[in-house]
Amino acid sequence: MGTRRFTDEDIQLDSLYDDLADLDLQPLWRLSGTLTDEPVPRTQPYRWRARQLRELGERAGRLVPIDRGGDRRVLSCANPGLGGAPHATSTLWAGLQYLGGHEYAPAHRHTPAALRFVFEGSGVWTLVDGDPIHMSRGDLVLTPSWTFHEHHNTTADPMLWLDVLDVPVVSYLESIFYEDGPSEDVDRRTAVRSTAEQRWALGSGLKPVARDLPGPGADHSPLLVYRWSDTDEALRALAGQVERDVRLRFTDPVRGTDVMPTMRCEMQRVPAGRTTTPHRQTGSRVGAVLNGTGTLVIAGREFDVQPGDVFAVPSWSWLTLASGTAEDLDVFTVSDAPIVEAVRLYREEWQEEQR
Ligand code: GTQ
Ligand code: FE2
Repeated sequence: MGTRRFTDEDIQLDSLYDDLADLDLQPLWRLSGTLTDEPVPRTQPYRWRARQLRELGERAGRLVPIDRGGDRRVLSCANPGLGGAPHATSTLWAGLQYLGGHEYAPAHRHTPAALRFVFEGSGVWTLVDGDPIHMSRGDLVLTPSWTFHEHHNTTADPMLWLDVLDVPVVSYLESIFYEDGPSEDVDRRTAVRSTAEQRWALGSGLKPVARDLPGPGADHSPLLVYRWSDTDEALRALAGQVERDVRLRFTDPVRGTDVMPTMRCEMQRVPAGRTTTPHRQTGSRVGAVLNGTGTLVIAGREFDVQPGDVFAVPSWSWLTLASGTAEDLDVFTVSDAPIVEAVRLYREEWQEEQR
């Protein structure tokens, strides 16, 4: 047994570390986990159950009024890996919004971009920069960055939808701006068909060419809503041509790019009784089940799913979808892929078939 002798060098080193800490500096050689072999996501694989979201939304609807100051009744999905942040993944906000019968959520705008995917009901109009957009089950509605939006319910029935926003990214970039609408007036306009659809949902690869019509603008898809009936029809047409699951991307009808600069939206249909090839990609995803039941495997963790369930897929995590035998499984996903691609970090791969 010998006594450890502190050399003069040890003492100098200790004092170097103390001084570095005092001056808010950290030596790289004492850090680990900075450059990992592969992504090590903080986001955990997770699933929020429809039944619980619905029940808690309804309870909030009875107890918590909507007014200025707290003008959205949203239950935000807080991934347990993110230290209490109200974020579903490291890059995406996902929230269940509950708007009771005849309720109104006042106009505002913000730099984070938002989209809605409707789970239940059909009595709400969202006005996007004044364009009244009707919302019903399975519809995807965009409220791009800095566009004014307000929601009003014309019926006595509540309505439930999933909000996905790029809040964590905009917040990380310290670029959040917010503004209330121009007036406190309630705008309860409705329309059978939005202006956006009249101009840009012409279908069959057609786009309008007219001198007196405003162009599409560069920042997002000019088509602000994608109807479930169109999505369903396209999925059916595609499913007739291939044996396996089919996947559709929602795109800008003019440019063919993603609907917004920060978020990619897709809909996948897994025919009854099938399992998808395991797939992974960089960047995180939020998913929502619209129809059918099944099982998801996310990074080795298994989750049974039902319509209305919301789930989180961490970056570079294997994802497999298996549908039940009774019905096709329709899953809507939002990812941060446009950002990941823009900075040239996008990678994806499929697991080789084991046969
Ligand atoms: O509906 O405007 O989930 O501003 C979070 C922030 C929804 C909305 C959210 C929002 C909204
Ligand atoms: Fe908003």
